[in-house]
Amino acid sequence: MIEGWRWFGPVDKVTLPEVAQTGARAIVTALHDIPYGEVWPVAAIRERQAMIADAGLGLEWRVVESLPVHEDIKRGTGDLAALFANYRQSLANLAECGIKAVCYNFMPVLDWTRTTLNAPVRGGATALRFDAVRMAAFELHMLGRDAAADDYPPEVIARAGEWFDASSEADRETLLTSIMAGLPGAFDRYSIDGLREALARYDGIGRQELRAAYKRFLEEVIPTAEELGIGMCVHPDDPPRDILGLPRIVSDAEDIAWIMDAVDMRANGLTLCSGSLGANPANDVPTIAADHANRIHFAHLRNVSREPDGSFQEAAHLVGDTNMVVLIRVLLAESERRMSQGRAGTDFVWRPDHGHEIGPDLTRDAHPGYPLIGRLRGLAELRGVIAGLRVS
Ligand code: DNO
Repeated sequence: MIEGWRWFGPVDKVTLPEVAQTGARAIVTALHDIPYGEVWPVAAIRERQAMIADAGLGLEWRVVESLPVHEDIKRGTGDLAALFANYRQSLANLAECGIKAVCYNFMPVLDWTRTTLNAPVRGGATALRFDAVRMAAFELHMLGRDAAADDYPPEVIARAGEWFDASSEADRETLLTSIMAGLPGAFDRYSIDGLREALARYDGIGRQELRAAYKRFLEEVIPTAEELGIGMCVHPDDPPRDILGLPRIVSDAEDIAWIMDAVDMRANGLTLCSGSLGANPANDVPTIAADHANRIHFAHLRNVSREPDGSFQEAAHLVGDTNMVVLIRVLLAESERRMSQGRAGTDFVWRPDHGHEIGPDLTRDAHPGYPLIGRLRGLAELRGVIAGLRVS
């Protein structure tokens, strides 16, 4: 298990020397400026690699998070042959540069979704939160998606109405911005109208259709990844449930088993994200990890506290509903198994995922969920668990 740190590139408020100060060595990053669907050129990859390595801090770019999947691929429309060819070319270029783990997701339209980016935590820190009432308020009263009434219990709908009636323009604007914050790149950030259009493009695409599109993607891309020695690792849906009327198909144990079977190759792997999977009470995260241990090419360690109405809040890394020690024991056993088989090159990077904004984080305006001190707290706690388990 190799300690990693997500760095968003030169725009990141957290600097490379600060990353080095955390003790992590493996950098997780992406070329966020390249529009979805275009090839990542070798020169651009090398330039980013040099920026990281030439800082002389002992850091190395080990994982791509993410190489995005174009919406046309998810919808199964448009010039798919060109998009698949571009994706394979990007993989070949990454492999040429020695980067062998590539994370992606298959969530339609939106990436991770939260309703509140600064929910208060004891002592004045803040956390990311998904609030069912605010999500319902957004869907029903701002987006005007009437069918959303079927997706929430009556009391949530009633409270959503109350929230909306009491909200100011600024509250609504903040809610929209929060829901959009999960899109890390510069592209495809939606206004309400833009979001309505993006959703309409999925009319008629249900779970079956999305699965068919995903299977096609895997068939087009995984054999190439396998040849190149790249571990593709799908990131689970966050939250792990249908959202905005869109199907989601990387949400639970059954979904993951289906994906792993769809193309049964080592290259068809998983980003074990404990926080995303852990938001669904039906997901036993350590068991999912154990069932697919040999396909884990990357891990995100994070925790959430779930609430009865479907809301959840990001907890400190060792505090939420997933037993992180049990999970880490599973991951460590897999890592050690690879070592003992002389496959050290296939050991996987893990990173502390998200963190509370703590102390100096509160005024630094880092990417939502990615502050220095909050993540360092998570890294340090998890590193302690790993060190303890290694000698036990
Ligand atoms: C959120 C992240 C996700 C992840 C993508 C991978 O913090 O874990 O945005 O990067 O879903 O494609």
